[in-house]
Amino acid sequence: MQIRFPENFTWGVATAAAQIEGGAYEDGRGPSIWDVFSSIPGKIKNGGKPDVACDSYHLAERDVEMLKELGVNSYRFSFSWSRILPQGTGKVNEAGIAYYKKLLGLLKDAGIKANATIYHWDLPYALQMKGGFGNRDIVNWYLEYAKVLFDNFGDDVDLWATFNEPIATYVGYGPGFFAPGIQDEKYARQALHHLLLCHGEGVKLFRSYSFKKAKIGIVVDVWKHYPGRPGNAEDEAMALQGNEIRGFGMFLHPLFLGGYSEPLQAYFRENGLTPVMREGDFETIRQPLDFYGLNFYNGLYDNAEKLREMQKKRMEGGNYQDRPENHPEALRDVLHMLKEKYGVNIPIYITENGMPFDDAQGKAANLDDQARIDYVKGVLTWLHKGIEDGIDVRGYYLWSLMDNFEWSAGYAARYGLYYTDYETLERIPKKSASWYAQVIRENGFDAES
Ligand code: IFM
Repeated sequence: MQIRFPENFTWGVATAAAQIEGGAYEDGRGPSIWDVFSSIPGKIKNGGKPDVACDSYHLAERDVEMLKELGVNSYRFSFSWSRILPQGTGKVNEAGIAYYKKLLGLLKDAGIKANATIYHWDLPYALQMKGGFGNRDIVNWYLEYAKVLFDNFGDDVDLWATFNEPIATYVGYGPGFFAPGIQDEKYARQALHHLLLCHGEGVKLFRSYSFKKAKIGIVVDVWKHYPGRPGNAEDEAMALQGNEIRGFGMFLHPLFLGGYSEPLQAYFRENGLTPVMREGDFETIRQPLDFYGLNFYNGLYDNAEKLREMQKKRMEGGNYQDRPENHPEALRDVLHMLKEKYGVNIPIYITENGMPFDDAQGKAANLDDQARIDYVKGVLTWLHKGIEDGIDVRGYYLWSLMDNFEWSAGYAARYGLYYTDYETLERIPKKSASWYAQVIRENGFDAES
């Protein structure tokens, strides 16, 4: 069966500053929370650090060459706050501005549209020292940073995202296995409220510019949980928790419906976690948006018994893979949920989707990544069904252009279409790179082949 996507469909790849740029201590850049976190022994697998990463700070030309080889019509990247404002606020680092001007110029010359995220997890460390997202002043700090970006790059960026996956801030402040590594549920909840305010105020600031073509939205990942045994009370409760208390509901409800959901409010009340809020906060958060960016990786089936078993094996040090099943079909359901439950009736972009390979499998297995092709095919097939159902999905970005610094997993997880040789910084196309280039050329693929 031939699957063909709508005319003018956006095909892209995605990256993020802290994961590819390197140049961490060059040309005046300040440290981010990830630079500091990764220097603490045991925080990152195999001690990986983002100091050099893929060295895109020096290799922007090669990156854009790869985009041309793939034939993408859009590139999703993020700005590094600490490269632009090394202390988070105050003096602007002109070398940082120059770097992004160069990148945007290269993209323009190549006819590739820019999709840029303002904040993709890498808070300047100086701001974390003042409480980071836990401090309501973050709203003004974020606005100062966003203003520098809008002043310098406004209409050169086609799609602006205020945030990528805000849940990462929860992970860094609550369970603490992301930077900055704090374990404080109350602080984490307060931080998320402030983050949402940054988003709302950021959109308001953007609107004040009346840009000609630039549009603004937000990227929220959705890992939808389903009860493994429908009707089983424990599984149902777990799925509800996964969606509303610790998942996408934390964001989609205030962004699109207004206020926090009933289950989340109840959880706040019962645990003394209700964030400090001010009148008008929810109106600020719920700004009309031009697009919604969906990062989709999988659907999750919660079976309390199996999860306990898995947990036990993990405690015993057993070698077992976390949630090994793939559920690409969940994408269609998620798209319907966005429309039907959250009333998302603006264009949607799949701003990330991809599959990791373990570095330990070795270079040859990483280059011959048929499993990634099969997985992406599955996702694109369900995406296409969603479009046929009438959901307005305008584009798809594969995560990622090349293997890069995968946060707590360091360099052990490889997501790229290009294999990054971290010794030589060479990027080598994997089997999936030529497959994806063909999908883009043909605006689709043969589902049977
Ligand atoms: O690498 C990350 C990215 O930064 C955010 N979304 C998920 C990706 C894969 O884990």
